[in-house]
Amino acid sequence: MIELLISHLRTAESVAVLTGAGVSAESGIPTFRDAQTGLWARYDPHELATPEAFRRNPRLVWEWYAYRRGLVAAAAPNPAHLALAALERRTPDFTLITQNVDGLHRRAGSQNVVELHGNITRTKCFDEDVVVERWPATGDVPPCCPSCGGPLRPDVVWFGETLPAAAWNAATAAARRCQVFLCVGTSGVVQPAADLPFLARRSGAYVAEINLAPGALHDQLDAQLYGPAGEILPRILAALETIGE
Ligand code: BV8
Repeated sequence: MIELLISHLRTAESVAVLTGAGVSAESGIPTFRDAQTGLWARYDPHELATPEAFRRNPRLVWEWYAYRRGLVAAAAPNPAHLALAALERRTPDFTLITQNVDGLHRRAGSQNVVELHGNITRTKCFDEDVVVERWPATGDVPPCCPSCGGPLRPDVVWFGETLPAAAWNAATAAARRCQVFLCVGTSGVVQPAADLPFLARRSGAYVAEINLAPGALHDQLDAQLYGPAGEILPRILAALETIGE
């Protein structure tokens, strides 16, 4: 199975990759399906990552994201992120589409990154929907927008919110033109991202999944490689670099 994927990657001019929370798991960032720990243990992330939750309890949602920003700041890219950056360097046309908001792909050196669900390190005004880079330290939680006084929120896409049009268009274009589409560390549940591998397949791409265990995508793609992404991806890159010598 891995040899066939390697042979496709060796000759592909255009490759697209979709990553989910599983690619950051080995950096110590819990996925949405991992049980939350500590004071967040009793909350379901799917319940917190919504505009309704923010309207109902802005302080709780802001503090959950502040906690997660702390995890992200303390985290480092892992071998999976680094291998994907290396794959980009050896592929003429490469697009890394991520559902993650942690920014670790760019920190690993990936260049052409499409953030479908935003980025937790960016903040925006809840009412004006514009990015805000600094605000007066009044001690308000959440802080207030310096121009309209409304509450600030993380610049991420919550459940029930539409994805940034530019990101979605770039992702679908990459899925349509690639010869190989890789799904790495995603449960394949969250829409519309979960449709991208099928769009790629309908467009003629060889589609493979790298995951710890079978999930929603199981048996619907050309290949499944099971194991930690931080082990499988470096093996693939090592094989490609060996053949390339
Ligand atoms: C939309 C940012 C149009 C925030 C995220 C009913 C009402 C309203 C909407 C819906 C509805 N029914 C369905 C929908 C659509 C909804 C949806 O898909 N819901 C799901 C739950 C069914 N989608 C939306 O709302 C999207 N917008 O559709 O707009 C619209 C508008 C209005 C009304 C209707 C439609 C917006 C979705 C974006 C949500 N925001 N993130 C934040 O991060 O706080 S999604 C969030 O969940 C993360 O991005 C994450 O990627 C994703 C999934 O969470 P996880 O399961 O943790 O992660 P992942 O899926 O990646 O799974 C982990 C995988 O890794 C597992 O398979 C595991 O086995 C594997 N793994 C673990 N370790 C490793 C590993 N693999 C390899 N190596 C390892 N070491």
